[in-house]
Amino acid sequence: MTNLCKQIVAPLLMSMLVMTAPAQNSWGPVPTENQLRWQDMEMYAFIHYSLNTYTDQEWGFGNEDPKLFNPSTLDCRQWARVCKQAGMRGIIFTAKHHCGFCMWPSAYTDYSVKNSPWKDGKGDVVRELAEACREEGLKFAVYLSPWDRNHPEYGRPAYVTYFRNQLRELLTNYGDIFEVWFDGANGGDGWYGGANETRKIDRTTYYEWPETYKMIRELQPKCLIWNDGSDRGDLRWVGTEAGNVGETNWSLMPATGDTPWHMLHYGVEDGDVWCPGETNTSIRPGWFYHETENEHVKSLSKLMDTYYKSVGRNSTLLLNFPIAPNGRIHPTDSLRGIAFKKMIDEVFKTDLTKKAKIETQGNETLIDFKEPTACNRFLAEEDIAQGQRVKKFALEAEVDGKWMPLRDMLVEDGRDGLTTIGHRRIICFPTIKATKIRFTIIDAKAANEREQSQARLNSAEREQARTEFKAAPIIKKLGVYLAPELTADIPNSGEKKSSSLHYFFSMPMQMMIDWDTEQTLTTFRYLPPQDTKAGIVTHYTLWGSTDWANWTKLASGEFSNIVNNPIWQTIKFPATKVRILKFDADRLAEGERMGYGDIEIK
Ligand code: FUL
Repeated sequence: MTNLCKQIVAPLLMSMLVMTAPAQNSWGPVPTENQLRWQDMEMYAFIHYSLNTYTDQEWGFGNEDPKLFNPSTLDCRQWARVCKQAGMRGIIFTAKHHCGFCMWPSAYTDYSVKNSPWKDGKGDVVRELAEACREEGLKFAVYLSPWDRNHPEYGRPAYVTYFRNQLRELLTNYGDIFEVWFDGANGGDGWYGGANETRKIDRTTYYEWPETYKMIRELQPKCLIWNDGSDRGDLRWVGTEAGNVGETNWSLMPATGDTPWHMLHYGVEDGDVWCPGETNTSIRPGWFYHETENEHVKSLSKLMDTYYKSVGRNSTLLLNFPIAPNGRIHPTDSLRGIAFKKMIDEVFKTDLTKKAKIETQGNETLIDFKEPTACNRFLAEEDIAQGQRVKKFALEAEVDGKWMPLRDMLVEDGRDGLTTIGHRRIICFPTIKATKIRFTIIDAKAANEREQSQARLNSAEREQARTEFKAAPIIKKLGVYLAPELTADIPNSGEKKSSSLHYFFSMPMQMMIDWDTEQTLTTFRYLPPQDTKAGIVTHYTLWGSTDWANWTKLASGEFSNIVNNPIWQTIKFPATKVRILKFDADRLAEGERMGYGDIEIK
C-alpha cells in the first residue's frame, strides 16, 4: 500500500471500526474477475482492415472482389509494435466486417483471404496478428460482424449457424481471445449471394445470443462479450463513436430491456448488473483507411481530450488504427499514437500529492502542499471490486489564501461535472497555484444505505455514522498533476501552428476569425462540439471581408447528418482574399449559442 493510500485508508478503517453495525464491504453489483482485468487494460486498439481498404469504403456491399486483397508489405508485427508503443494493451481485429469477407481462411465460406492473390491464398491475417500480439505481450481479440452482406442465407436461421461456426473457428484456433465484439449495425440492404435486396432482422431474437454466449463461455471462459444493446453482454457501447462517455458514468445497467442512448452514455445508477462502458473511436475520422484523411489524423490535444473523456471517466479507450493498402499502419498515425502515449506518461509522471500532507476526516480529504503548487489535473479512483458508490463530490482549491471551487473544464454546459468516480476519474481544470486542495464526497450510495440501516440510532449518532461512512466509498487513490500545455512545438503532435489565427464570438450565433494580413483562402472546416448536441451548427453562411465594412458571401448551406455523426465538415469556396471571416450559424441543432470542437482554415 502506498503512503498516500495508508493515509487515506487508515482513518477510514478507524472510522469504520468505531461504528456499531458490521462494516459492509461491497455494495450493489460488483465486477467479475474478467471485468476487473479488462478495466485495468485501460487502452487497447481496434484495427479495421478488409476489402474496404481497397475500395475506399466504410461499409462494403458484399460483392467486392476478393482479388482486390493483395497487400504488398502486410506486416502484423508492425501493427503490434505501433500499438504497444502507443500504450495499447491489446488489439481487437476486424476478422469479418459487414461485407462478409473473412480475414482468415474460414472453412465455411469461399469469401475470404483464401481466394485472394495475397500469399497465393495461403495467408491468414488473423493468425499472423494473433502471433504478433503474443510476441509483443499484447492481448488479442476479434470483431465479428453479425451482419453479413455477402451471405445468401443472411436473415434466415441457416446464417445463425454459419455465424456460430465462424465464431467457433476464431475461438478455438487462435489462442486466448480477450474480447468478442458484435457490432450492432444492421443496415438492411446487401448483396446476399446475388439477391441484392434489403433484409431486416429482429435484433433481439434473430441471433439467439444466449446460445452463442454459452458457447463463448465454454470455449473461452476469460473472454468478455461486447454487444451493442442486445442481450446484455459483459461490456456496453457508450452510445457514440466520437470518443467520449458521460462525465456521470455508472458501470451498471438493467439486466434486461432496451438501452436508449442516455443509458449507454451515462450507465444507470440503480442498474442491477455490472456492465461497464467501452469508449470506441478512431484515430482518424473513418474506421477504414482513406488517403483523403491522411491530414486529419487526430491531434494530440484531441487524443488527450478523448483520454480524459474515456479512461478519465471510468471507461476504457478502444482506439482504432486503420491499415493502409500496403498492409501497414500509416506513419502519421503511428507517430501520433506514440506521441499520445508519451504525453499520457508526461502528464502523470509526478504525483504532486507525494510531497503534500494528506488528512482524511469523515468524507473530506485535505491535501496540503504547504506552498503554492502549480496544478491542473485531479485524479480519484474507487475500489470498484467493492462496487461503485460515489454519486457526487466537491473539489476546492486554496489559491492566494482564498478557497475557490474547481470544476471539470471538459464539461461544456456549465455543470461542474463532479459526479461519479468508479475505476478512475480525472478532472481537468485551468492551471492554478494552489496551497491546498480539498476533496469532499457529498453523496454516495453506501452513505444512504448506512443511513437507512442506522434508523435505530439517535439523530446525532446517525449524523456521525452518515459522515463517517460517506468517506468509506473506498477511494483507492488520489492524485494531483500538472499537465504541460499542448503546442505545435511538440514533435508529431499534429497541433496546428495557428498563432496568428484569432477567433471570437461577436454574437452568440456568430464567430469571427481575423488575421493581421490578407490571406487567400479556399476552405473552411468546422468540427462540431463532440459532447453535446447544443451548439451544433446545422445551417450556415460564411462571409469574408478585407476591411470589416464590405462583406462577400463565400458559401451557405446545410451540414447534413452532422447531429448523428459529428465529424469534420468542409466548406470549399473559390479562392478569395480576406482578412476577416464571419461564420454565421443560421440554425443550431439545439440551444442558442454556437459551439465548436475545432476550426481549420486553408
Ligand atoms: C460501427 C460499424 O458500422 C463501423 O463500420 C465500425 O466497425 C464501428 C466500430 O462500428 O458500428
